[in-house]
This record gives sequence, C-alpha cells and structure tokens, in this order.
Amino acid sequence: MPPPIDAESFTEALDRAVRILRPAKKVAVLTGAGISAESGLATFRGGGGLWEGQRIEDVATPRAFARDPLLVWRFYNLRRANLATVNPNPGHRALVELENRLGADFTLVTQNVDGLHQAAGSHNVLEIHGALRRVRCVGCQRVSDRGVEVLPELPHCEERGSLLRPDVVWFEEALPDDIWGRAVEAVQACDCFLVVGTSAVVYPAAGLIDVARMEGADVIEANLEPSAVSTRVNILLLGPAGTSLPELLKRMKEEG
Ligand code: BJW
Repeated sequence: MPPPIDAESFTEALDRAVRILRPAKKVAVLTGAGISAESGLATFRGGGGLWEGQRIEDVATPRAFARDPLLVWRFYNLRRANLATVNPNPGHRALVELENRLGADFTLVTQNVDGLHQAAGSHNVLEIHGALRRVRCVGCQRVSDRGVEVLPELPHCEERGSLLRPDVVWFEEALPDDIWGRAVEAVQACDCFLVVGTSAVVYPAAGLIDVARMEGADVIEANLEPSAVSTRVNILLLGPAGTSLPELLKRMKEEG
C-alpha cells in the first residue's frame, strides 16, 4: 500500500518525488486539461468548466451531436479557434525534458485534444481522447487533419457529402483500440507513473492509476488541488503544473 497523502511541505514532497523519479528506468505520464490551463485553455470541471451553461457530459456525446450538431460544432469550432492563439507552457516543456532524459522509456498518455504536447516537442504521445485538429466523416469515416483552419459552422465531407464530426472520443464511445492498448502496456511496464492536471473522474483513463499501482509502480501526482485519486498516490505535488514540473526537472538535474 502506498503511504497516505503527504502532509509535508511542497519542497519535501518534491525531494521525495526526485528520489523516486531519478532512478526510474521507465516512466509513463498521464496528463489532463490542468496542464494546459496555464496556456489559457479552460478545464472541463470546476469553476470555469461550463460552456454556455452546459456540462461537458451534455455536449460531448453522440446523442448531443445527433440532436443538435450545430450546437456541438459551435463548441468545437470555438475550441479549434482557441488553438491558434495558445502556446505550450513550462509544464509541457518540462515533460519534453523528461522524455529527452529517458528516450524510448518514456510514454506520455494524454487525455487532451489540444496538441500542445507535440507543439512543445514531445514525441511519444498517445492521444487517447483524439485530437481537435482532426475531423472524421460520419459516412465514410475518413479522418483528415484540418489543423486550426476555420471550418464552416456545420462542415460536410467533400467526397461523401455527409456531416463531419470532430475526431475526438465522446462519452459512451470506445477509445481508439490500438492507442489505448499501447497506453495500458506503457503504464504496466513503468516503474514511475506521473499524473498531471486531471480530475481523474473519467474512465477508462482514470483506471490507469490503479493499473500502475497493481504493477507496483510509484505514482506521483501534480495537481492544483487533490483529485479523485489523490488518496491512492504516493506523492502529491500541490500547485500549478507550470511551476511544479519545471521545479521537479530542475531538482533532478541538480542531483545529477
Ligand atoms: C491543474 C491546473 C494547473 C487546473 N496545474 N493542475 C459510471 C462509472 C464509471 C464510468 C462510467 C460511468 N458511466 C459512464 C461511464 C463511462 C464514461 C465516464 O467515465 N463517465 C464518468 C464521467 C462517470 N466514460 C466513457 O464514456 C469513455 N468511454 C467508455 O468508457 O467506453 C466504454 C463504454 C461504451 C459504451 C457505453 C459506456 C461505456 C469515453 C470518455 C471520453 C471523454 N471525453 C472527453 C471529451 C473529449 C473531447 C473534448 O475535449 O471535447 O474528454 S470528456 C473530458 O473529460 C475530456 C477530458 O479528456 C476528460 C477528463 O477531464 P480532465 O482532463 O481530467 O479535466 P478536468 O477539467 O476534469 O480536470 C482538470 C484538473 O486539472 C483538475 O483536477 C484541476 O484541479 C487541475 N488543474 N489547473 C495542475 N495549473
């Protein structure tokens, strides 16, 4: 059993995290919306989490899209437009540094659809909830990368004429099999699992914490506040990821 949540100061928690992360041979990371908050992107839950009074659970579903595709596309077009205005922050860049230290023994599993990890320079990224840049035809299922191009309010497939949808994973939809399988394998194989900026209420992603623990990995969490899994992690680094992750990497370098 991991010890209970640290009552130590941030610095002491950081020291313990360094002692776990530094000797780790294989590291897996799970990120959520919190890591992009300091880039200016809204998170889904909590204070600013509502969009026009709607919960994400009521917009990001196949049923919502079938009922009112215009409303759903307004939500996604707004977020696509935001992508053109935001940049990776120090939290994203710290994870690039971690990957540079570990090479192929580093896997970044992200629930985010914003592409900011890749923009920062991360390579081994598994986007388990899809990507905002991509669209998919509901008829022929063809996927295309439209970048941050402004799309019509209700975009249609040029070949088939059917409606396009964002190539993201909505509630009640399965995660992409191959990507999810690779994420589970990476977490099973890691000796340290770093969980950053996620409320950890959405499954199956949140279940990765238990996968890591069952396989004996140490779990370090970095979050602004305790999440649904904070009682099950070894170390909780409370604070903005844009500060805690660079500080963690800085300490690792100091100690060799
Ligand atoms: C900071 C910070 C800073 C802020 N620094 N930290 C009952 C029990 C269990 C499961 C289910 C259930 N009923 C249904 C389910 C399954 C369902 C689910 O989990 N529901 C729960 C909500 C109850 N899951 C699914 O449906 C999944 N599919 C599935 O299970 O398939 C099998 C199946 C088939 C058929 C029927 C049923 C099941 C699919 C889930 C897809 C989720 N999709 C979304 C939208 C993606 C596209 C888009 O972006 O629009 O993914 S929902 C949304 O939530 C998005 C996110 O990736 C995901 C997680 O959110 P995240 O990233 O954790 O963000 P927040 O806002 O919640 O948290 C932010 C955190 O950051 C907070 O903790 C802050 O404190 C912190 N923070 N600033 C550090 N600066």
